[in-house]
Amino acid sequence: MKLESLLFLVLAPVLIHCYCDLPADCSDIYKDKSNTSGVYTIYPVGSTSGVQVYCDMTSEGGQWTVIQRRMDGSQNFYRPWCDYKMGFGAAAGEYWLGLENIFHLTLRRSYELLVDMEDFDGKKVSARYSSFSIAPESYGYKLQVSGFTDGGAGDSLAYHNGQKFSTMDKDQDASSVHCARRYLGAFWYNNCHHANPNGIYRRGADSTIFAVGVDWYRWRGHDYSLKSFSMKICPVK
Ligand SMILES: [Ca+2]
Repeated sequence: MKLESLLFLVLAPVLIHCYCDLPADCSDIYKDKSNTSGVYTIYPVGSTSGVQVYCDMTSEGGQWTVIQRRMDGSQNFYRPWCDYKMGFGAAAGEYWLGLENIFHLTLRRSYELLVDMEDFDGKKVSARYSSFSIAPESYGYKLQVSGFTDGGAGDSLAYHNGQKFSTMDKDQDASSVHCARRYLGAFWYNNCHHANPNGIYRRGADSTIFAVGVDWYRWRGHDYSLKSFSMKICPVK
């Protein structure tokens, strides 16, 4: 046997083992290393594609992988398809994890979704869903979300269940207009939205342009842009 073949036989189990040990999400980090909230590297797709995320280890049982976060308007969220596919922003601040990462995570495990939000009066509410997944890109990253529990925010995602993802340069919504362009965001738009988490960051009540803010219709309506907003997922226990 050639030396290279022998080396492969010896090293392959080690390499595969190492890959399996890499954390796919924040719940893996919680179990193995840390229960402190903060920025960590996870590997949703594989060993060569680590990505930084914020792990919320305290809210409602902890172990939440943040897939979307708004908090200060520091990032531009009016971006094209490729950015929403691959992800953008800073894990310590505002970011979008990326549809491809989210797809690979929800393909591998069953997840629930927690949506946290706060208004400019300091009031905090949430919405929780016992089942969350998205389809592959060939199906438009179609959203599946169900099993709503009210944490005061009301259910604004039911309207988006079953919709494909749309951006400023890709109209896959259920409307005759291009929802992403009209509402200056990117989302699983229907005809068009009850939630616009990736809209324009504004400061509270503002009706200058209808429903373009970081809105959650069932709580503060279409003309109120929230102070902070985050979507986070955790494997079903
Ligand atoms: Ca359309």
